[in-house]
Amino acid sequence: AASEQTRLGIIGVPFAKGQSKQGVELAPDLLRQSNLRQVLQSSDERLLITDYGNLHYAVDETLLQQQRQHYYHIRNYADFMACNLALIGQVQVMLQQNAQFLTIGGDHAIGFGSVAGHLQHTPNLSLVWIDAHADINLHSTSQSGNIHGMPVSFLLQQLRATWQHAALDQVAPNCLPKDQLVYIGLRDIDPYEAFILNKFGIRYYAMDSIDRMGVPKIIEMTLDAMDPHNKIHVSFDIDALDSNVAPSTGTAVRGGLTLREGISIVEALRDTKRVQGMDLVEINPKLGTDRDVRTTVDSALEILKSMFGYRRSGARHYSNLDTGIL
Ligand code: B3U
Ligand code: MN
Ligand code: MN
Repeated sequence: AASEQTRLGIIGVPFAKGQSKQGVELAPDLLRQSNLRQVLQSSDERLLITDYGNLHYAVDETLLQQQRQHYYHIRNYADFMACNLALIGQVQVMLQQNAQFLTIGGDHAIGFGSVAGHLQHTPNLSLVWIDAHADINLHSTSQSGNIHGMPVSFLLQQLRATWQHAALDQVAPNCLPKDQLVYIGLRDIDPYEAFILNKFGIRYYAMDSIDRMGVPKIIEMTLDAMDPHNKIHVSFDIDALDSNVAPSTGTAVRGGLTLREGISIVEALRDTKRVQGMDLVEINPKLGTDRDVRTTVDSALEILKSMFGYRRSGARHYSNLDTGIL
């Protein structure tokens, strides 16, 4: 029945200027060629999937001026903001037409627009950022100048003032209070990022916490920390997974989540029935061997399946199996 269907919108964002390696822009189309749609559809027959294609954006003179005057020391600010402005609009359109959305990167710089767009539609939102990195640098603390290491600082209420020339009050009036953010999987935090996390008491479960407490406890604490009435956004950087299951990514870090831990986390979040948006970012098909790329894409598909319907326990929805065989 139509009432049982869940609409899912998908947008590809082939943005690669948040870091310096070519290739992440190829991931949305590669996932489509790898049967993303069929894989999701067969994991839950009730999904009604709309693919909105790949996002386009245009850089205007105002943004170039902001870049020249205030943000010339970080890379590609104008492109970053133009792309995210377009994404903020696109996410709101998808949420008007669908119950859930999936944003496929691209690098993690697009996490800003994806979450910000989500916040404009649903102000009461919690964010789970699954990543090897905290991505919370300010323009003044980044060692690399790469904006994919900064998107969280654009989102947090407590840090937005550090982007005083970015007109965030107009770009994305709704922002995220720091107690509605939880990180999982961190293992490569810059010194100043650690300072920020500790200064604001931001919750993060780095790999050592997962070692000590295990995934079920981490999920329990994550959900306890967030407002139970809120919808949830899950921003999944493929480099959260260990580099043996996700080798084709720009800044692979060893000692990460196993695929089983990744699936387990995503299944548990899905079971809340509150996840309304997800990002899957940083797959770079130009890095590693063909086999590395295959492995990385396969891992990504497993993660996405678990978010959008597949259950390892077999607890899935079937409406047309009672055909009289038994
Ligand atoms: N924290 C470093 C490194 C980094 C962040 N995100 C990734 N790498 N993928 C930086 O450049 O800000
Ligand atoms: Mn990231
Ligand atoms: Mn990362």
